Amino acid sequence: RDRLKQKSASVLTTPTMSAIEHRLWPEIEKITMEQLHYARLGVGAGGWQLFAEDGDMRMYRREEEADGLVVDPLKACHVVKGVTGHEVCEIFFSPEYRTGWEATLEDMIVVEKVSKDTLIFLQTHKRIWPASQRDALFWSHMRRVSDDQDPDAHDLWIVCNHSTEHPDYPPNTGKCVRVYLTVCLVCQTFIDPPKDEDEIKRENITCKITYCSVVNPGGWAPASVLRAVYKREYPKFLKRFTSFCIDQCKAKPITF
Ligand code: 18C
Repeated sequence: RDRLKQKSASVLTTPTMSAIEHRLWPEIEKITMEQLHYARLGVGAGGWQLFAEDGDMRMYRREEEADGLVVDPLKACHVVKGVTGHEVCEIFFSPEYRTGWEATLEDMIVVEKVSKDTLIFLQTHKRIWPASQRDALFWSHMRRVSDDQDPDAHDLWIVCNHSTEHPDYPPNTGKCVRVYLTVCLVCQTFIDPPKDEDEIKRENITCKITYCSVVNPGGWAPASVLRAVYKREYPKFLKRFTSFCIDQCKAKPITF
């Protein structure tokens, strides 16, 4: 583990230079760090109610409304064997994998490539009757963060997605109502040390995942339908996404 920790210890937080120079950078930095803090708070305090459980997966929500719209925050934890936090975050972040795991997606384009670790996406999602179809325009930023809270863990990886604006893609002009989201996926890798100098294999690796999400539906949506969609779609997403990660990684060399 020390060997591996050393490999990444030299990199503290590693946003790329071109991201730092971008107009959105102060917001990306602030929201990403806030979301990391929020994800690490756990679910002991704050009125979280467990609503779904399956193996190591636990999903919690808080019932909240804003201007009469359901905006229930969600927090989920999962433990996945055989993949690293870096690999899981890479799959969540990269456009090439999205259609492989994002079941609610109808269409996706990359509107702007800010840097190799920061992209702006426009997505349209499947319509749920009787509500209008939704789209989402958001920046997505991925980075490694050195873990000062848990000396036993490998570094943390985070992907943060947050709604933004773009002059070429104004909201609510076509058939879609725009949703507003703040989402983060935080991953920590734990290594069960192999005997002696044996090389680390996938069976020695465990990834702890925390996923947090707040989605404002942006316009009218019946609360009961929306809460039923949450209850069905979030567990489906996390199970599908994590098995997709295992499947993608199993035959590949490990990326710490
Ligand atoms: O985080 C996730 N995905 C990321 C990459 O895509 C990214 C995207 C977030 C999408 C936010 C949700 C957009 C609206 C979805 C509409 C629902 C379609 C369901 C179709 C079912 C056939 O961060 C993983 C996201 C997992 C999403 C789970 C569902 C969330 C539901 C949110 C509902 C919002 C309003 C819907 C209005 C209709 C209400 C009746």
